[in-house]
Amino acid sequence: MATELKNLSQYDPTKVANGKGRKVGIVYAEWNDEITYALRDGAVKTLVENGVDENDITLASVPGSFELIFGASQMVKSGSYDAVIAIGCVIRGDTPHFDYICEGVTAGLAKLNVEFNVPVIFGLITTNNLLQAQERAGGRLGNKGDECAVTALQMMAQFK
Ligand code: DLZ
Repeated sequence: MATELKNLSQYDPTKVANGKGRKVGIVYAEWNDEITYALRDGAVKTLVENGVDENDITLASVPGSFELIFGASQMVKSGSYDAVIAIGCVIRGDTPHFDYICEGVTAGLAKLNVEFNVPVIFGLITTNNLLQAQERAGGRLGNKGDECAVTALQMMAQFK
């Protein structure tokens, strides 16, 4: 479903698993920090609202979205987390750089999901402009960070 048809922050709390006792790593990119900080904070808030202790959430920043792969990989391999959320924002520019970063991050995070037993949640916003990113980072269309937190809770309850 296109995000335009769904508010990213809307979920049925009765259907979301409680995260008490779960440990979650959040790796977030510093590029487009206006957006990624809002996504990160949304994810933390939603995790805590659904039972995860704030002390059981570890935050780690990386320079750009491409580095999310390494950051998430380190968190997964540490064995310290029940789920890892990777948060970034790539905004289309004048060159094909956008496509390379998006494809690289998608493939890298997908590989981690296949190779290790820790769910890695895809919190990469890929937009044509800043406004579209703002709309998905606490704006008109909700907060993708909330959606990532709910996804992490569901994946931990189902598989961990
Ligand atoms: C280089 C670059 C560009 C052009 N755009 C973005 C972006 O929109 N969002 C983002 O998170 N990172 C961007 N980067 C940085 C790359 O992700 C990466 O940090 C550098 O290429 C160094 O590996």
